[in-house]
Amino acid sequence: MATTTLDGSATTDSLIALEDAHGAHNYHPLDLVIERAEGAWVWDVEGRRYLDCLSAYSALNQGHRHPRILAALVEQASRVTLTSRAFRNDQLPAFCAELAALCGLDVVLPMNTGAEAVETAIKAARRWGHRVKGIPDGEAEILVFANNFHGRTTTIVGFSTEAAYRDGFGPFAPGFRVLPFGDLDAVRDAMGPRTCAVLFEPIQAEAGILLPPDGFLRGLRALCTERNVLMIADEIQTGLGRTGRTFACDHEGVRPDAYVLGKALSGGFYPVSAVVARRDVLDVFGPGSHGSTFGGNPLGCAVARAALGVLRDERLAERSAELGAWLLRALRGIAHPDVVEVRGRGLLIGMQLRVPARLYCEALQARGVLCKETHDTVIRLAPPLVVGRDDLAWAAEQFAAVFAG
Ligand code: IF1
Repeated sequence: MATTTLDGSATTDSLIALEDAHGAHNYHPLDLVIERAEGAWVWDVEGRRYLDCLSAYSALNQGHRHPRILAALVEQASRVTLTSRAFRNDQLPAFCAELAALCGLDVVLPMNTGAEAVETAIKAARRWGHRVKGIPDGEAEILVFANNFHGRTTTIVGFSTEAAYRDGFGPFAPGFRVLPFGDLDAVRDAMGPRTCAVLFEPIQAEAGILLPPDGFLRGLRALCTERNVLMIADEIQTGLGRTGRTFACDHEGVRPDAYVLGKALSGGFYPVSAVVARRDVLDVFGPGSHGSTFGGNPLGCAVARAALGVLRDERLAERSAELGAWLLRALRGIAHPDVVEVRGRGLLIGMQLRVPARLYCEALQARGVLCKETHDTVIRLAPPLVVGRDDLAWAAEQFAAVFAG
């Protein structure tokens, strides 16, 4: 096996072998090794070019290496990157103010990864339940939904319904009740005096781009208000323009009591996540009750401010709505016995197949389009929202070609 090319750089095979030898095997990636990227395109170490139709699971809504975010990163990195929260920094105040305004809510608590922000929301909801709602200490319950995906910590996988995410990782934390997704009657029946929150994804992305029935989010909002239960939307993947609105909750004109955000909050440069909520929800945290070494650091805040600026100034939510409607139509025009359904909102689209999706993803890769299967039989499409119309039309042609046989 050749381990280097003529100019001495490493080959795909040698890099895969090295990673397999020394990296943990908790992923099964497509066999290409990316070495650079720009906008919606990536290049592998062999110099081949691909259209990225995954966007790091929606973390790259603003595209790879957006120049404005890159400039903010470099500028901030040349001044100060980390202070810890033992001291204040000059980027955190505006980050909190700008993000709270975007969400129409009061207060921001910054973290780093999505799972950490979900954990933060769980802690806030429980303490709010005990201290504000008056649930006896240690008895607060959170309602969640079947096929949820909220991250990989032990608490979070403890209420997953997916064996692959749970098996062998227990014992798990109590205090969660799993209900069928989209079932308002089940929510109504499950809400009791000990219910402090409902934690949900407005569209279940990992589950295969599952949209709830129309009215579900509005119904959830009404029930939560009526029963004094916190409505907590995990918009880590659906938020920040992905589904054609700033938040997927906007499609039903609903504002939750807390958003959990991550991924595109930093435009793919750096892990930045946050809980954004009503003041009374996050006021349960006093000094010492919660924190993170890197959460709220000036580099992350500067990057996130630039990422939100790009979202606003380039009208990426509107772009997602327009391009997504076009792509959905194009993909629905593909008639093939293996395709059961094409569904989605904005540029978050799933092609439900009757057969494993992996082979189709590999065929698309061979034609220069990168997608990823989810739940075995769904091809997930989520290109950067900055993708060019022509590039998207070209991608649609490649889909038509792989389904032409
Ligand atoms: C992986 C999945 C997607 C998320 C929602 C919280 C998190 C995620 C709605 C946690 C993360 C990622 C994790 C990543 C792949 C990806 C994924 F297939 F695993 F399920 F997107 F659908 N809430 N989703 O989607 O955020 O801690 O990762 O920052 O490989 O696990 P994180």
